[in-house]
Order: sequence, then structure tokens, then C-alpha cells
Amino acid sequence: MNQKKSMTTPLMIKPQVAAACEACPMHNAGNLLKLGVDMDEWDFVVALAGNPNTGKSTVFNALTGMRQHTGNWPGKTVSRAEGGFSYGGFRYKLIDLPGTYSLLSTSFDEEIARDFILFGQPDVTVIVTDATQLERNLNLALQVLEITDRAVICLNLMDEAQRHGWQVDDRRLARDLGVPVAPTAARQGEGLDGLLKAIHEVATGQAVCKPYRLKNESPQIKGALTRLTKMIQESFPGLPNARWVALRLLDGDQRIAEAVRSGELAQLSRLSPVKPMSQPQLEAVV
Ligand SMILES: Nc1nc2c(ncn2[C@@H]2O[C@H](COP(=O)(O)OP(=O)(O)OP(=O)(O)O)[C@@H](O)[C@H]2O)c(=O)[nH]1
Ligand SMILES: [Mg+2]
Repeated sequence: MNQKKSMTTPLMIKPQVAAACEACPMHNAGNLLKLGVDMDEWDFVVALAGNPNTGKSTVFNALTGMRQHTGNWPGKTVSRAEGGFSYGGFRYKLIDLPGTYSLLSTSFDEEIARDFILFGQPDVTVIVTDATQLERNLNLALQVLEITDRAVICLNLMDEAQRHGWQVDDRRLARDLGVPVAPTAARQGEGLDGLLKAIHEVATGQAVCKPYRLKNESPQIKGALTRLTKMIQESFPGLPNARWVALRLLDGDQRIAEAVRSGELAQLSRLSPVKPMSQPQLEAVV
């Protein structure tokens, strides 16, 4: 594979006539402010997620250069790097999320990453993966794709994969996962143009993602999941991830249950709930 040329694998590039709403930012500025990110001077916000040690900070540094600073996540001692870059006439804010193996919220790091993707609704979430450990890395990637449908896979450490003589079929991966895949060797600065292009296309709605969603639940769970997803869709129209919310409620996730009760989830749907879930309905599932 020639690393020098643009290596992104675009997905369903639409003509430039994307409807206005598709080109509009989808982030939740109010929630982002609560999460410590002020979007006043930015058009789009991009989150960098990934397993530990996959090169997130290397990608972050390569994209932002000197335009970055570090601080802490609100109320946490976990440090956060944020920075910015311009591309295609837009100003992008980039947030380096803590490295995690999962988003099940079992540690501070997982909670931060998950809350940012769920409540901040970044315009694009870049999932940085290690091309030499793809199978392991796809666990987190699939979890991210359950929460958001605006994602790009950064297939990093391609130089290492090549050194081992391994071929990674990025086109097939993009097709199977339903999101653009950009192969990179971030330490060498290779493939970054392709990554920027993929981010830009997803942020502006030129590329439409159709993320793969796991469907291997048992028949018993399937029935409950279908019913609960429908209830959530009716209560929170426009919520991008009703099925994932239903799965988390069935799993007894207290943070998500609280978000349903408090109306935090209603804000994400960008509409008031037309038919709020009643307390008995909610109690029946959590
Ligand atoms: N060979 C090679 N090494 C890389 C590449 N990208 C990053 N690295 C190296 O991988 C190591 C980890 O990179 P980081 O950018 O710190 O990874 P991270 O995901 O931010 O790590 P955590 O924040 O600890 O989760 C560093 O030694 C980098 O220089 C790459 O594309 N190729
Ligand atoms: Mg890092």
C-alpha cells in the first residue's frame, strides 16, 4: 500500500447538495459547556476515542500542532487535552478522550469518554485503532458505533502492520462497519490528509454513515429490546441511539436511567418528549 497518497476510504459520498440540516453541526453546545468545552469560536467538535496506546495523542498532536492546551475534566482529576484545526473553511475543536477498552462506565475514564460521546454529541467521533490489534480494538469501536452514527475509524500504526507483512483491507472494513476508514501512520505523519478529509465529510454531511450494529441478543431479550426501543423512540423522537439506550436500561445502567428521569435525554432528542415515559413504565425496566 502506498502510504504517501491520500488513503481514506470514503463512504457513500453524496453530491454537494446535502440538505441544510445534514450540514448543520449536530453537537449539543449546552451539554458541551457542562462538559467543559466552549464551542463559541468553533464550527464542529471532534472527539478522539480509542483503546489505550493506539496513538490518540500522536494523532491529536499531529492535527492540532501548537493549537492545544490541557486541563482537567470538570469535577475529575483526569486530564484532558483539547485543541483545534481548520479544514475546508471550518474551525474544528478536537478533544482527546481518555483511552478505554469499553464504554460501559465502569471507571472514571470510561464514564468520561461515554458521557462525552452520548451527551456532548460530537459532530464526529474518531475511533483510533491499532491496525496490528484490530480484533481487540473493534470491541470499543462497535460500542462507539452503538452510541453515535457519526464516526470515522482511524486505522493507525499501519507502518507496524506493514512491518509484520500484514495486509489490512480498509475498504472492506469501511463497508462492513458502515463508516469511513482512514489508514494512518501518525508518528510518521502519514495518512493525515485522508483522515482530515474523512472527518470533514462526516461533519458536513457529505458522507453518511450507516454504522454496523450488533444484533446477537437472545430471543427473550430481543422482544424486550424491541418494545423498549419503540417506547423510547416515542418518548424521545429524533434520539439517534434509542436501541443503545434501551440496551443500557435493560442492563440496569443507573446513569442512563437518571438521564431518562431527569429529562437530560429529552434534550438530546432536540424535542420535548411528546409522550414522556411514565414512572411505572420506567420502573418496569430499571
Ligand atoms: N510505529 C508507530 N508508532 C506510533 C504511531 N502512532 C503512535 N505511535 C507510538 O505509539 C505510542 C503511543 O502513542 P500515544 O499517542 O501516546 O497513544 P495514546 O493512544 O494517546 O495512549 P494513551 O493516552 O496512553 O491511551 C507512542 O510511542 C507513539 O510514538 C504510528 O502510527 N506508528
Ligand atoms: Mg494519549
